[in-house]
Amino acid sequence: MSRVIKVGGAQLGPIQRAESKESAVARMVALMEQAHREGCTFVVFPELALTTFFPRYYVEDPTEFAKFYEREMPNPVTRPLFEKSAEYGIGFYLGFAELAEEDGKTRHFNSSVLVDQSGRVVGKYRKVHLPGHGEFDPERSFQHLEKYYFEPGDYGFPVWRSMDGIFGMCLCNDRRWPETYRVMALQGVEFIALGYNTPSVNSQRPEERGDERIFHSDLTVQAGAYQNATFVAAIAKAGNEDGNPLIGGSIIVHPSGRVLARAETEEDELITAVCDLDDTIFYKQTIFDFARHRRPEHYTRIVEQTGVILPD
Ligand code: CDV
Repeated sequence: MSRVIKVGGAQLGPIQRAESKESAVARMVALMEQAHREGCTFVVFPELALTTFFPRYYVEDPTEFAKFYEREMPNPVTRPLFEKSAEYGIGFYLGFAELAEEDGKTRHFNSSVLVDQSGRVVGKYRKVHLPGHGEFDPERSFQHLEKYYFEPGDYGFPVWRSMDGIFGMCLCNDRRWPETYRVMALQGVEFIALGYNTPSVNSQRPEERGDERIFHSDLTVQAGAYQNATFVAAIAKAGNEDGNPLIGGSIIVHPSGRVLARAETEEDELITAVCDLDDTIFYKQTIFDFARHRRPEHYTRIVEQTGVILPD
């Protein structure tokens, strides 16, 4: 049985704050149509793909605040994507802001869904590693209020058997943490879909700019793929959103760590790569055969400790 999927990385250019969700979805549908013409069977969209990267704004007005979130997925605005998915036989990953009513509480998460080639949601992920801060910070050149808008995800890092492979998801800052990939790799993950919004400037270190930001993004994604014997598609929302630049640099990475495809622009751009999921097997059975080589008795600090404990 062939387990080859042609993956489309659907990078989005900027979404201005005034742009409607309907317009963002129309742009994604156009990318999905292009992916269909190019023979893709799976498409990865960015994190928070329906709106501007709103955690850069401090919004208190509850009506404005509520507009950023989706109460269900699919919903009337996103349905065209699910219909195209079923029509073309293309599975996809989509990042969005989720509002959930659970246990009598209103909860907010930075989430993504995995959709199979019949347009059916097979899994949902809620971002675990929320960067930034929870209150307005006058010291920063711009805000990064993910801890204000979202609570940390409560699903961990599950994987799903779907589309003849084992799929996992994560979101943006998760890619910088080796635990993200390893927890999925311990469940046999073969393909990780990952969307991101990364400002081109570090608000707390102005000299850290585009090239270095892309270098760190590549470094973490390529290492995560290789050390865990999995494909990773890391797909950006890029470009200048109302004066706030985001890096592009979307990549699709092979389990060898090699980059198979890279975006050249900061606009809507489809990159593609043929991914044979069986390419993961060699690495999983040799250098990263976890069952033979891992020594978890020496890794207890990783789960027992959060911050650093210095030696006496
Ligand atoms: N959306 C993100 O999670 N962005 C973060 C910030 C810290 C730059 C990132 O890791 O890219």
